Amino acid sequence: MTSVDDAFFYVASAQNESDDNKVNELFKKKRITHIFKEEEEEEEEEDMRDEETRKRKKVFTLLLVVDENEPKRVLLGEKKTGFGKGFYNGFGGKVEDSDENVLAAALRELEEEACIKALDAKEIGRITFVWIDEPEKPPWLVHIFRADAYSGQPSETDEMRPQWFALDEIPFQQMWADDQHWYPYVFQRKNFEGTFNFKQVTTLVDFQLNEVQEGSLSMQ
Ligand code: 6OG
Repeated sequence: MTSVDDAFFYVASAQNESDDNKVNELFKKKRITHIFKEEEEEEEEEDMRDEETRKRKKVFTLLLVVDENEPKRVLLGEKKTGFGKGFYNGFGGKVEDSDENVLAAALRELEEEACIKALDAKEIGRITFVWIDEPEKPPWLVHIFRADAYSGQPSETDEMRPQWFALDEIPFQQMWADDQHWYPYVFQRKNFEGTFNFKQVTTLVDFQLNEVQEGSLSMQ
């Protein structure tokens, strides 16, 4: 029986005014329970959708450390090995099953690649990379983080050579083609979501990019 049916049952059996009040109270309680249940079910469905997205896409992190003292600058690393070798990029990598969550993965990668700990990292954007000429390759979902405070001294590792760049001297010509489009959102602290379509690994074909409300980053 639904809560509405229940309420009608109680209404039908109400004898007098005080019963009516009881019925109203019961009805309210049942409605509230019903609403909570619906919300719980929606949250569970959302979790499941996130799980599905994680299975379908390969999930990565990418973290930019920004120093707001004048002249404002950003810490990038020149990638020494593997995917994107020779490009400057933020710090990040694949989210591992052993990572507690995506933020933990981002912090781990920063420490492994630049030897510093971010103290206030916050997710600011999500980007999906689609490899349009490689249909077998799943899209990559990259969670982008910004940090303004850190401890330790940025140092070179086997993977990355860290270097500070003034915000108007970022070497976009030696970076992934998507970066010049979404970096401004990071510097202006705007949340964003986007999809970038690549072919032949490094050629950007087209993209869409939008600012989103804080707290409403979706899995796309
Ligand atoms: P490892 O191979 O180091 O993880 N990444 C990209 N970053 C930018 N800016 N543009 C792209 O355009 C990228 N594709 C991948 C995600 C790879 C790292 O490189 C990032 C990871 O931080 C296609 O484990």
